[in-house]
Amino acid sequence: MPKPSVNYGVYLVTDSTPAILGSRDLCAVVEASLRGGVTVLQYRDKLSSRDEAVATARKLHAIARRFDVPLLINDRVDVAVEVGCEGVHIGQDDMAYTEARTLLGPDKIIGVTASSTQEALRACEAGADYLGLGTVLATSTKKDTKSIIGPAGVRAILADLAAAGHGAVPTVCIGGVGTSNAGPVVAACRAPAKALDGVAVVSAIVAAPDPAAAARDLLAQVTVAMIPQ
Ligand code: TZP
Ligand code: MG
Repeated sequence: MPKPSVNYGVYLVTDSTPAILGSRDLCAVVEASLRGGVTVLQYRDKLSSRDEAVATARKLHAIARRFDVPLLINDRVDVAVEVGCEGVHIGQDDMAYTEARTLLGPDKIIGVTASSTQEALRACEAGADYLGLGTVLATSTKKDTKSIIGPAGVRAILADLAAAGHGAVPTVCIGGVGTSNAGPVVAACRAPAKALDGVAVVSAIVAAPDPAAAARDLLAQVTVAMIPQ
């Protein structure tokens, strides 16, 4: 199946830990967020066994398909292969892009995290389908964030990508983005020749009292902020 064209506007990254999800059901939260307008879904789960992760990924895939939204798997390329979902997201310390591409084939989406121009250029040159840039703002969701680069750091990477001829590679920022700041963050990250394509969020949706309303709010803010002023 050919690679789907993806709207990266509101990219939900899941978290199943009690601190974020609480006692709620992950599938119910995801389904509500998709109703609200989430455009890409990433299943991120550092705790479950492989079998548990495959089972959850299958459920999420069935839900996401109803909304025509791609499901990507964080880190676990083998899980993505087994489930047959749309792709993976890999960090700098995960499987190398080329190895993931070999396992997934040419038609799956592979996104890469980058927190510097060097990492972003390397990922683009390897063939990454999109980049997750950050950590943009401080967050308590991910404890091992290496560097908080701020909107200025994201803006510099976007400018460097455009200058190097990678202006068409989609980008989202991640870390500390929510309904209180999504529009201003997207605007502050904009470089003259390249803007973000969306925001990736965890707690803003997974921990929200109303995940559908949170997704709707984020989509509205991102849509407005992406219009050049
Ligand atoms: N990668 C960089 S920051 C982060 C990840 C997975 C967590 C972002 O969580 P939140 O709750 O949206 O700040
Ligand atoms: Mg990772």
